[in-house]
Amino acid sequence: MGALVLHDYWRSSAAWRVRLALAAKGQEATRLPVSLLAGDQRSPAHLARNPQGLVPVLEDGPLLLSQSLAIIEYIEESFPEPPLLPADAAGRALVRSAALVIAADVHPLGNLRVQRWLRDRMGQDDDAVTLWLHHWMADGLSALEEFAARHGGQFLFGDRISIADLCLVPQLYNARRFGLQLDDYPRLLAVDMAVAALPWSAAARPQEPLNPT
Ligand SMILES: N[C@@H](CCC(=O)N[C@@H](CS)C(=O)NCC(=O)O)C(=O)O
Repeated sequence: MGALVLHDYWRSSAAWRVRLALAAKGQEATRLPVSLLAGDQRSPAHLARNPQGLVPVLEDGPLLLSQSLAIIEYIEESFPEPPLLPADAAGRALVRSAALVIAADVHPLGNLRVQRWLRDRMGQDDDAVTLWLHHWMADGLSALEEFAARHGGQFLFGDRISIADLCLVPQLYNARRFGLQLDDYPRLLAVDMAVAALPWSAAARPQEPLNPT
């Protein structure tokens, strides 16, 4: 890997996953903001980086990589220590399945572009959008609470932080942001606190810019 550049948005949960992976490995990336509120993700410059018009994008020399889980696995393979995946195949598969509950099934349904579509093209009001968000977040978080009951320890899978935790923490932030009651997920809340207690994790948290856009 060369000098890394992360095309980022401060409140993007997919970008936060990548920031956590970099921080876990003690790696730095130059963060270049792409304002989602200003619509910069649809600018020609960003579409040239990622035709999907989404963040994050990791730039490593000529390599332009989108999709946070692919980026995280690239980081994992480039910097194996400390590992963010278990040593055995079954453990890795379980961690990936928990990560995908968030990354494949929950997060995409609450994305900015989906919320905008519901409002602007489907004529839904704020209450309807909130109902939608709460339903799909609760659906995934309930499944992960059960996953934690079966496989968890201090973290979602055992006592070592993994890719699954990197996906969970930003999703819990989103859930709070949209007013979802989290009392039904005590194991997930404990994992959230365990990640927050890791000194390196603070640098990855969303920090509102002075002039947020
Ligand atoms: N599956 C993608 C999702 C990326 C994604 O949805 N990014 C959001 C921010 S968290 C985004 O760029 N949204 C812009 C929009 O909806 O217009 C990943 O994991 O990287």
